Parts: sequence; C-alpha cells; structure tokens
Amino acid sequence: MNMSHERISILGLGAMGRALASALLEAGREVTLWNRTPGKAGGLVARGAREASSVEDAVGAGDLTVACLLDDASVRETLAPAMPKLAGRTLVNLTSGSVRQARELAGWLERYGVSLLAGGIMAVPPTVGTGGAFILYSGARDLFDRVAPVLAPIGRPHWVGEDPGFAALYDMAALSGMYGMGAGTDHAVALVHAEGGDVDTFKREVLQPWMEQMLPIMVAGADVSESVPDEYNPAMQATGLENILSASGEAGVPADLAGHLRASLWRMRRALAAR
Ligand code: FVH
Repeated sequence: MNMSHERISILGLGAMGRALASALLEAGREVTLWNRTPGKAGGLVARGAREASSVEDAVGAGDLTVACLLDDASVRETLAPAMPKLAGRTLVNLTSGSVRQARELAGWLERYGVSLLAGGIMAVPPTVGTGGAFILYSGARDLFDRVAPVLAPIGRPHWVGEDPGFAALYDMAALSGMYGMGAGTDHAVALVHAEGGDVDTFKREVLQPWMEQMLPIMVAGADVSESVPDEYNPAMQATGLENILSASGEAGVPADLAGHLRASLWRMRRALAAR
C-alpha cells in the first residue's frame, strides 16, 4: 500500500461522510467521493474533491478507501460489485456495527485479498477534525501505523487491538455509556419540568455541576461484579433508588429508566442479603 500520495476515496456522503471529506480536504488530501444517491458532493467538489461515477471508479482512484455508510448491510451491498477492484487494497470501515459483523466483514474481505482496518468514530459531524475527536481502530498494527497519519485530520487515531471486532466493541460500549447518561439526564429534566421546576436553572446550577462531579467517579467505579464497595451503604442506596422511583411515579413521568433503577436496587438488596 502506497500512502505517499494520500489519495483517499470516501464511500458515503451522509452527515458523517461529508464531515470526514471536509476535514480531509482541509488537510490537503486528494479526495474522491461516491454516494448511492448522487448530488450530495456539491460543496465538497467546489473545494477540490472529485465525484466518482461508480464505486469501482472511487475505489480505483484512492490509495485508501473509507466506507462511512448506514450499516453493515449497506457496506456489503456497496462493496460487492467492486471487490475485484478492491483486491490487494485497504478498506477503512468507519460504519457503525456489531462486533460479529466486523469480524465477518474482515473474513469476507480477506477472501478477496482486501485488508480491513475497522473503525469507530468517537465524534459527531460538527466535532470531526476538532481536538476532542478520536477514532477507534482495530486490525493489524502495521496497517494501523501506515493508515493513522493519513487519516489523523479526522480525529486522533487510537488503536484498540488486532481483533477487527474490537473497534466496534469499544464503540458500542462507549455509546451505551453515552445513551445511559442521556436517558438519565432526560429523565432528570422531565422530573423537574413535571413538578413545575425551572428546567434551565436546574440544568445550569444543579445537573451540569453534579454530572461533572460524578462522571469521573462513575467511570472509575464501573464494575462487572455484583459487589458494592465497602464505603457505600447498600441499605441507604436501596432507599435512595426507591425514592427516585416514587418521585417519578408522583410526577407522572414515564418510568423509562425504571429497568436500570430496579436493577441497581436489586444489586443493593443482594449486597445487603450477603452481609
Ligand atoms: N452522525 C453521527 O452523529 C454518528 C456519529 C458516530 C458514527 N456514526 C456512524 O457513521 C455512519 C454514517 O452516519 P451518517 O451520520 O453519515 O448517516 P446518514 O446521514 O444517515 O447517511 C447514511 C449514508 O449511508 C448511505 N446508505 C444507506 N443505505 C445504503 C445502501 N443500502 N447502499 C449504499 N449506501 C447506503 C446513504 O446514502 P444515500 O441515502 O444518500 O443514498 C448515506 O450516504 C453510520 O454507521 C453511523 O452509525 C454517525
């Protein structure tokens, strides 16, 4: 793989594909674009990108092909006709999917002599290419070492292992943390709103500083065991969780979080029973 020209082809011009292309153009890369539905490359072409007429055309134009499509099925569907052209080349797949899908994709590509670097984007379109953005990669370390500098403009490259499924694993796990946080904050705001509180003031003066204080503690304390740290009092925790459930019921807020809260409650009760 010759990375000296840093010619990158991007398959997929959704919100994320466009953001990736923009950051790479900004960094002076030679960028070729393909999208299933034509007409999405306009502004990027005006900035120097070339729009390919087919997937085969795009794959042939790049030292590196990046797929950023909806899901695993769309990646397979898009690549299938271009496999002969992709043979002997590298695909970086930044499409979200499951661990098994990533492993199976690597096996499928390998049969055609295509190297896969699997990825997971830890950014949203507006933050691509900014300081906080990072990209999880998994696959052969030497491949990562060659690709990382080429794709660094989209976000800090972070290798998580040889197993092609690991980028998806860490991506999905991190998203689970984010969605849990999102569900919790939505629930918090719904409670305050339902009981007549000032949501903006609550967010600014209570929720934000509370979440900032607790986030490092929650991440450090996240644990797969059923144990409760000695310094925590599970009886107090169980009562506290019951209070949240009661407050939600009184406010008439849908108990969307009840499953997680009850699971935590039972963890406290089991810890109490084991003492
Ligand atoms: N946007 C985000 O915030 C998240 C951040 C973390 C990473 N995700 C993942 O990135 C992948 C792409 O997401 P996206 O935001 O670009 O998604 P859309 O704007 O919906 O664009 C989808 C593109 O996929 C194309 N597409 C869909 N189905 C097919 C198909 N069967 N064959 C070929 N292409 C297909 C679609 O094309 P079109 O509808 O314009 O013709 C778009 O290019 C995704 O995995 C996120 O989970 C983003």
